[in-house]
Amino acid sequence: PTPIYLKDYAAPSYLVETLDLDFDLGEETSKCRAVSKIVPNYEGSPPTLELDGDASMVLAGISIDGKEISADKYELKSSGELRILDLPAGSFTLEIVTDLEPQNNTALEGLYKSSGNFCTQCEANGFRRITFFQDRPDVMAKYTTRITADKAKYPVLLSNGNLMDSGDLSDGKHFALWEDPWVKPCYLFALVAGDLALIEDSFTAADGRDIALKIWVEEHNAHKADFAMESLKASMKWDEDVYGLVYDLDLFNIVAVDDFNMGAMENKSLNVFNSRAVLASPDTATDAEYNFIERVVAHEYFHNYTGNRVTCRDWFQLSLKEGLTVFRDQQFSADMNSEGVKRIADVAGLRAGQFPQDSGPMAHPIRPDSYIKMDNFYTVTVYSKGAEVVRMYQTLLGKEGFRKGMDLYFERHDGQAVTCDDFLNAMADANDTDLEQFKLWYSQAGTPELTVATEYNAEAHTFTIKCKQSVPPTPGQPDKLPMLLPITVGLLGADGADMPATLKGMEQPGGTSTVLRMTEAEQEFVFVDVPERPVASLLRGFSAPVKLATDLSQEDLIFLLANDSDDFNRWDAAQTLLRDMQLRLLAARQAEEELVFDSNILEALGNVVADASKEDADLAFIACVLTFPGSAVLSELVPEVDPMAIYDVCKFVQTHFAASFKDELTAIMHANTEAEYGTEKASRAKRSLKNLCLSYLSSLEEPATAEEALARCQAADNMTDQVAALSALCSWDTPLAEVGLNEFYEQWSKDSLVLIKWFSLQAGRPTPGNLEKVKALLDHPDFKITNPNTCSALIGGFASSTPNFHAADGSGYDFLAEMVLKLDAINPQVAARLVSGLSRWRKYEPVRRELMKAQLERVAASEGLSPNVLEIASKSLA
Ligand code: HT7
Ligand code: ZN
Repeated sequence: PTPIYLKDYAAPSYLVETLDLDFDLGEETSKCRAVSKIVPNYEGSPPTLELDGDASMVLAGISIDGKEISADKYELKSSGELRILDLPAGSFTLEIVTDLEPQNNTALEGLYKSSGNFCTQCEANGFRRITFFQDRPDVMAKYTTRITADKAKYPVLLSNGNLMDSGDLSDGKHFALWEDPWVKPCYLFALVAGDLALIEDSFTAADGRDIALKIWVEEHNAHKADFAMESLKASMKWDEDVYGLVYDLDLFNIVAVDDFNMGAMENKSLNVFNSRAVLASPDTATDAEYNFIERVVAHEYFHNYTGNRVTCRDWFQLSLKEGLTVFRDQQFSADMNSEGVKRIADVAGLRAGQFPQDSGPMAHPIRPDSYIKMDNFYTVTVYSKGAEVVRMYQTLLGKEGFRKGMDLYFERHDGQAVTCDDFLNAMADANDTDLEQFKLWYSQAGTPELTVATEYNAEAHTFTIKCKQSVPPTPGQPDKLPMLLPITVGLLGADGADMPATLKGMEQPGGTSTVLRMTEAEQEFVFVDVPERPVASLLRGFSAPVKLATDLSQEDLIFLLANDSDDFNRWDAAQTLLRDMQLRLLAARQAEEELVFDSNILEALGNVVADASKEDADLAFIACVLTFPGSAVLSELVPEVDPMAIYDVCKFVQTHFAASFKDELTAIMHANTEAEYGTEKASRAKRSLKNLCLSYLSSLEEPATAEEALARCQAADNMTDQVAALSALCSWDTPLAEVGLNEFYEQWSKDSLVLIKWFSLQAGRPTPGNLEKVKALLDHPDFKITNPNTCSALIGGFASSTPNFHAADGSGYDFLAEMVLKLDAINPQVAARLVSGLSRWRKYEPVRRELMKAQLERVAASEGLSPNVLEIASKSLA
């Protein structure tokens, strides 16, 4: 397959004014008649019209201006592309009829069936599996959709926009006609036809209109949609309050489907969701899953403006809508819950997920330069690093400046398909500032490394911060330029309070935090009027997505952990202390020396443990501080990964901490066990800390803890506690784990979403011989290889587990490759995601390195491989 390059972008030769779609949905064949009004966008004589298509679809008719065209006037290529020759000058009407087999579509792109219902997924390139069309986001049109289907089987017929007509037809069929008044690219088209229950509510918009809100789910899930509905209303209100964005239709639909490749999809007024991102009840969903639902509902809703009203010119600009919308959903979640804890969770995710991608063979800028399959670029880099880039605008321009930039962006580009540069220009122009250097964040891959040294001059009362930055080479980008980095700094006095942070040259005394604007490879910043040697709190709130190295001593970090007014940096001080110790322990293990837990760090952690018993303790924050860096973060920090060494060190740190504070952790666990489940923030915080304590106590592998965990699993009145107890049991080789797993299955065998957790818990077990158990689970009647959720729980869950995935005999890698090949024929997107588990082979010690490489080579050499898997496998090997 040939790559597509950003540098080759050319505007389309033809535009589409209107597209009228007419679907006749059947059990064997479904027909789509697509009538488009096409207008020239070229100069001179009419060029060939090139339409994207797919081999899974049959061309059943083609006519121009009402006349069928002869076979010599078009070419149907084996790639699926349709080229129409000898076109009339000026506008014309093109009618194309395609025959589809959605019931056989396991790739879950285009029109497919899930649990017997029809649904669609068109982003990024699914529309070309429905009809031949210019499947690119800069072709925006007004759509109507008519759907005909059997009324008994598919009583609900939905598409984008407003319902204009509906009624019964002969042969037990019925129809619905939908019209979307807004122009949109084809990736936002959606259709749903099925037997679905309705949960209804309404929202009064800021302009006084009543907007009907409808969530459609399978009948047996009707009691699980309330939280999603509340989240939707909260999102609508928040977007009005924070960005002045008011919903632009009188109806908003959400549909839950079981088989879905991602979390959800923001189709105009008809969002389609993976069931796991919408359905929840306290007994079936954990607190983390509730947070996930709140975030995804908001994210998809926010796309209505950032993505739909203003869309991307081409797919290289994906971060324009995804980075911005993730940033908006992060802000929303912070406002709904706790700002500090949210920021900590996001940065922890970035370090564990995005930093490794940025230093591996798949490293790419947030605006990639090329791709083979766009689906492979819905990455943590485009999404999460993209969100960090948007956050930096706000840090540099201030909240008001950022809002001015957003307003100008909508004013300039509403109804258009635009680029990341357009967004940057709106931010720069609205604030009358130069952001030229900031463009590097879009074009340079790799995580910048920032080194900071400090110097206090007691006579001059100055404090100098000396910064150096560099960006490591990444595939195709050997040399990098210095970036514009916003570095938020606070200065703590000996009493632990913030001193004014006044930069030399500032007209007014600084506030408690000051944003340094670093533009050079090396740069010094001098703070004045600093009466005593401060402890610097650097990169507050993680003001730039960089790897930070400082000259802060262990004593300074312990001081920051105790005193920093910035919650993020208090947490990060603990993370730095622990990471540094873990690295020392890794070296000690390698040298076959005894492992010793640093007593100063243990004492500092003891103070945090003691905080948990204080009256006004922030328990959710304490749980974050006591969650130690894991293997993903540590693997990033060592030149060569020995997964067992990292596993042993993490285990040592965990068990030593647990043994040192066993009584305290037990007391906290009991003190925070509530008689009854509560949904409010305080109850959720108690559960997070209590369950963390249980996991520490389990690491000691004592029979009494296994009994306690089993009892908690049996008595739980909510899924958060039940799954935490079962997870604690599964973390070691206790016979009670099997008891817990069997009981859990008996209780939840009818709930496919809960069973995803059951598969995932078993997949990740560190117990000897777990691979055989995972293989056996592939034959379990509830494991469905066509369902992305169960695949990622069982196969993906196994591939992120140590020690079994990394078994020294290579059996784990062999299993993953085998599953990738099997899945590739079913669902290439899911297979491509799984093969990424082998991508970082170069980072491993020699034995595993060769074993992983051999499996990647086996995959890459397989015949008939999808371009999705081929792209990841070949880039990983390059
Ligand atoms: N914009 C949506 C992307 C998406 C997607 C992409 C590729 C294949 C399947 C997909 N389903 C949804 C999701 C979002 O970011 O909102
Ligand atoms: Zn999105």
